[in-house]
Amino acid sequence: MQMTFRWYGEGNDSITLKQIRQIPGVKGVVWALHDVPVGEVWTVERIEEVVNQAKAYGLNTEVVESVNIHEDIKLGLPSRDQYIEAYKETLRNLGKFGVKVVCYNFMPVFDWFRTDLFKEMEDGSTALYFDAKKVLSLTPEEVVKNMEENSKDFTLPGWEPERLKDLKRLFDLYKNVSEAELLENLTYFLKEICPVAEENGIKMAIHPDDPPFSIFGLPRIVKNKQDIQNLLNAVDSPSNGLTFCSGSLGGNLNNDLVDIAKTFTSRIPFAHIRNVKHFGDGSFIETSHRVEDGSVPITGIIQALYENGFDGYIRPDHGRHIWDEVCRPGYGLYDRALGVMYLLGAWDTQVLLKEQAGKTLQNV
Ligand code: DNO
Repeated sequence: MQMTFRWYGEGNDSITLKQIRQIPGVKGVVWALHDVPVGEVWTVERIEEVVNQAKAYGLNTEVVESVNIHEDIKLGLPSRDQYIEAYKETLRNLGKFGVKVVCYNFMPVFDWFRTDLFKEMEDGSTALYFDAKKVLSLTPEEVVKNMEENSKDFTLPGWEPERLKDLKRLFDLYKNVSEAELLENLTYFLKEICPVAEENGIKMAIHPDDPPFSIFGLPRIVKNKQDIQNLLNAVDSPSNGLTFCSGSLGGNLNNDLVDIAKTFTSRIPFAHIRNVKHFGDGSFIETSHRVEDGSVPITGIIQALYENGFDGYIRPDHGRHIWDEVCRPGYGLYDRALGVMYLLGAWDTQVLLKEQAGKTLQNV
């Protein structure tokens, strides 16, 4: 297991590499070229720049989140082939710098979304919140406006302006795309991409849908265990993997997260671990990483990953905004650093238990 921390890049993050380096146990940054428009090739020069910045602080750059997928690929339009070729070129370039995992998602139109980005909690901290009732009264345009206006001038991952300007056209195009067709389009993409990823020592790791159910009638295909099984079966390649995101999958209480972690460990090169607290009506808030604070069995997930030989990368996921920190929604320093310590504590306990079990056996 290797602990990592998401970093948005020089000049694009409230957090510095120096700060990240001081969090115990963090070996690398999870990064992306956030300013390269979706569908364009990431050049060697631009990649090298980030790799060198991180290297100067002793941090590796082995995980990229995300190389986003052009909507034409998700829609299966004839123009997809040119974007797939560009994607392959990006993978080759990333491979040259030792990148091992590329996280991506296949969510139509919207990436993750919440109804509130800074919802106040009882202790005065704020957090990302999904209000199940409020969402029913919002139009897609209102969702975008709400996300953009409340992000405190930080760019939001996965909310590329090009895509959002085109909302109406995209919604019209998706009217004819069923979940089965979306999976076919994903399969087409993976069949093209995985051989190139394999040649370049890269594992592709799809991120689950967040929230893990259909919104605004859009198809969603990475919502639960069965969906994950279907997509892993669709293309049998070691480079076809999953980003296990406990917070995204945890948006649906019917998902048995320990079981999902256990079942797919060998296909999970990257894990995002965070907690969410459910309120019983489909609404949830993102709490601290601690088990007691939410509805996600964080320590059980860590145990499942450990016992099944997880050797991928892990990162704390969204945190609350605490101690008056001014930061990108969900991506402050303090609560995520606390998350790192909690996850490492849980992991180290597993190591200890295994050592003790070994000693007991020797004494028998
Ligand atoms: C939000 C993130 C997502 C994630 C993408 C992965 O905070 O979890 O934007 O990076 O869905 O492709």
